[in-house]
Amino acid sequence: MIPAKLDSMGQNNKNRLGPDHTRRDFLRTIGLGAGAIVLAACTQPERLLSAGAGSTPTPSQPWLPAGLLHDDFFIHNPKPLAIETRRERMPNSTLTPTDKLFIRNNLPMPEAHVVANADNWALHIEGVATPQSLKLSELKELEAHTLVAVLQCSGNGRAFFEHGPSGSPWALGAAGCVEWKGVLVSDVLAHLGGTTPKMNYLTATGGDPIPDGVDRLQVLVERSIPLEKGLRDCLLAWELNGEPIPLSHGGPLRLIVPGYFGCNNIKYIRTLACTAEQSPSKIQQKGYRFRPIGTGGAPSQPSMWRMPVKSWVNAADPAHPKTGNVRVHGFAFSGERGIAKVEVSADDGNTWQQAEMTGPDLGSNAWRSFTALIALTHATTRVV
Ligand SMILES: Nc1nc2c(c(=O)[nH]1)N[C@H]1C(S)=C(S)[C@@H](COP(=O)(O)O)O[C@H]1N2
Ligand SMILES: [Mo]
Repeated sequence: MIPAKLDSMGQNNKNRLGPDHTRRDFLRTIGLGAGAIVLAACTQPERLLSAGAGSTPTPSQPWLPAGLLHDDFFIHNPKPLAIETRRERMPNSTLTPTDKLFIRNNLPMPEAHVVANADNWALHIEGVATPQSLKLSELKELEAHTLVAVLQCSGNGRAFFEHGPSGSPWALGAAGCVEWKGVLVSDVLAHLGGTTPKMNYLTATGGDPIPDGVDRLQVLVERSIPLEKGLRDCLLAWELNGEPIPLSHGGPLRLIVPGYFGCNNIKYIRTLACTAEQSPSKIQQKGYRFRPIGTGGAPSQPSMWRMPVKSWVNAADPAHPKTGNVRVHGFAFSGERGIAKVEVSADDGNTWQQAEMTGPDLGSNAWRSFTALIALTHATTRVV
């Protein structure tokens, strides 16, 4: 039963790659996603119990950023930090509070003084008519914009696949929906005379310190996205949910690529370049590529840019009745395209019911919260 569901998620992922879905496919995809998630929600508590997390707050976990509660997270790795929000601790609000937002670092973080002196942070801008470095204080002189976007690791949900994919085994909590404030990349590039001709990509480099003795390109956090996307709606952000971005989430300055997977949202951004080619970094060339299970990553495969449709159920009460009517709450989103409606199935996709949208519509890259009263039958009880 479980493999069948996982298969359907995998197939959906493949089908969801292109921009050219018919409306029918789109809605069906949403429905299947929700159905699969109902099942996933039922299997997860077991996994959380086996995680065996204690309840001691911050002091005994110096690697946990100040203010975060150990119990809110599933700790995948203390250093580099990889923590996932526990599904039952995820509030039902459309906006995720910063202290409930997952964190994922590939490398150690820059030193904390960079956020204490945030306005002095320098961003090098290349591939424009007048390449130069701008301090954050100078960027703040341009017109500020805010936007709401889902931040989701491309591996979110990885724990439910049975082929043992590499990387942190995230369940459902490597995602949140937050508000960013900053300047438009298009304004910054125009401020520097515009892009030089024949550039195709926007390439962003993180300021993560590179450990000694490693091949830089193997670990460098540098990603490229289509330049057209960069010019359309990307942001260089210094505020998260109305506060300066904490170091753990990429302060002092971060690239925000609305609707694209987390890996493209480069934290502590040091260089922003318009480039002819994609970055030579391993995470661009081989990593984050959609590919069949068992195949190595290669530049010919589609890059993990825009996020496909996804939905899941949060805050399921572990003590909920195993049969009968159960109210479920969840989130649905689709990178750049918004959500038309959500359908939920409690019987392996045989029948579907329309969920009710609950929260506000905060734009085409935000979560839509939904609720549904579902009737759990004997068949479903098997996996509850
Ligand atoms: N500089 C830098 N940017 C980065 C990363 C990183 O390790 N270093 N991790 C990426 C990945 S894989 C994800 S999923 C998101 C996570 O963002 P968060 O830690 O704010 O949740 O940041 C992305 N940006
Ligand atoms: Mo990620």
